[in-house]
Amino acid sequence: MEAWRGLCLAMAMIMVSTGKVEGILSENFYNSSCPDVESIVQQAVYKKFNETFITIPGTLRLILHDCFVEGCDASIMIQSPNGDAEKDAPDNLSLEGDGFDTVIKSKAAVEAVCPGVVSCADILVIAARDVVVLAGGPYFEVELGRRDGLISQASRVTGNLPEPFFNLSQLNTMFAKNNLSQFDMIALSGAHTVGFSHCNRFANRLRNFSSTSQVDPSLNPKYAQQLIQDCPTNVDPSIMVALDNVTPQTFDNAYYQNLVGGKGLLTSDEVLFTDQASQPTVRDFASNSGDFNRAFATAMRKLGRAGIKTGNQGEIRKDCTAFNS
Ligand code: HEM
Ligand SMILES: *[C@@H]1O[C@H](CO)[C@@H](O)[C@H](O)[C@H]1NC(C)=O
Ligand SMILES: *[C@@H]1O[C@H](CO)[C@@H](O)[C@H](O)[C@H]1NC(C)=O
Ligand SMILES: *[C@@H]1O[C@H](CO)[C@@H](O)[C@H](O)[C@H]1NC(C)=O
Ligand SMILES: *[C@@H]1O[C@H](CO)[C@@H](O)[C@H](O)[C@H]1NC(C)=O
Ligand SMILES: *[C@@H]1O[C@H](CO)[C@@H](O)[C@H](O)[C@H]1NC(C)=O
Ligand SMILES: CC(=O)N[C@H]1CO[C@H](CO)[C@@H](O)[C@@H]1O
Repeated sequence: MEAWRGLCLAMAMIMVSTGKVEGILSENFYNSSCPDVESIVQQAVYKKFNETFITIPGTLRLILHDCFVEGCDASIMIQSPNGDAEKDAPDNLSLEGDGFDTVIKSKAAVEAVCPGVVSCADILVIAARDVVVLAGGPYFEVELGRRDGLISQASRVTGNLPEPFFNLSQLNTMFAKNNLSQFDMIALSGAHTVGFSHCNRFANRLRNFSSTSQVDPSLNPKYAQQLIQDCPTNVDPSIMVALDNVTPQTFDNAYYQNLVGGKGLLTSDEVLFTDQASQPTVRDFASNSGDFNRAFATAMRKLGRAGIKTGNQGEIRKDCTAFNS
């Protein structure tokens, strides 16, 4: 087991050292201005994880919601007194407070050592990598040098995030807007190997699904029965169901094995297997965790390039939840 993990790590490192660093982002961006930034963030993330497991899914989900709306610029972090910032949009429903708290605490730790130097956008990218490793996933080098954005509006969220009822072509379109391929999209969906969903995100699959079937026929019948029990009709909004009900706290390829077995929780999960165009990749990731780990690491680095601000664009926020002025 340990040897296997070591091998995965070695493979991820090889991938990274031969991978091209695009544009102005660089793995060494803070070499002289804040050389210990990555270990400082890592310590803050570990400390937060020690308090609650939700640190992992909460932080990992934030990276998608930040990068797909206005780019990876920490716009998701802004706290608006009017309740109209990105994080207030209905699509952000349930972005765990612990994800925000992880970034805020990491920023505080970094500011104590190198004030005014490291962007919140970069801190989120480092923290998202660290939680993957904490859950047993692959280590990969991250590119740094993003600046924090000056815009955060709830109205910009609608239409820019994937929805749980999306089919393959809708998913592909949404990811293509962020320069991510179908292969990247399938790999990134593997983030659903940790964390939870509210019942209302998939309740349509359990009852009165269509005129011919009460339950979504792509659901494994036993799994469907379990979900019907977990999610009563009078949906209690506090009920959460694991996205990967086999190993909900481990970053592994069980998510893809679940899809093969009809145990994908969201329509957008299961469609990756039911659509013939994406099925071969799902089968590959289900049977080869090395392929998944490499694809996930590569796709995370690509996701981290979406809509970035660099140079003298934007700012280095002092407080991740507020613009400097
Ligand atoms: C492929 C399209 C995707 C769709 C449609 C989607 C949709 C969703 C939905 C509906 C939830 C449940 C939210 C809730 O009810 O609380 C969720 C949770 C989650 N998503 Fe995604 N997601 C997608 C891709 C991604 C990506 C690319 C990542 C990160 C790289 C990600 C990370 C997560 C995580 C970690 C959770 C669990 C959050 C928690 O437990 O607090 N998702 N996603
Ligand atoms: C940054 O530091 C690393 C490791 O110490 C070194 O390999 C690299 O050449 C440095 N890069 C720059 C741009 O100074
Ligand atoms: C983790 O939490 C426990 C108490 O819950 C504490 O004793 C321990 O020192 C913490 N470890 C770290 C690394 O923060
Ligand atoms: C996916 O959904 C879109 C929008 O509803 C629809 O136009 C398209 O035909 C669907 N594609 C498939 C393969 O079902
Ligand atoms: C089931 O769906 C049909 C068609 O959408 C609708 O007319 C009917 O009221 C629904 N039944 C229940 C019990 O929700
Ligand atoms: C996608 O890539 C193109 C070409 O490099 C770039 O101009 C565009 O800004 C990128 N889109 C995003 C959302 O990053
Ligand atoms: C964590 C957070 O701020 N979530 C918000 C997401 O959107 C909903 C609905 O607008 C808000 O109620 C939440 O507070």
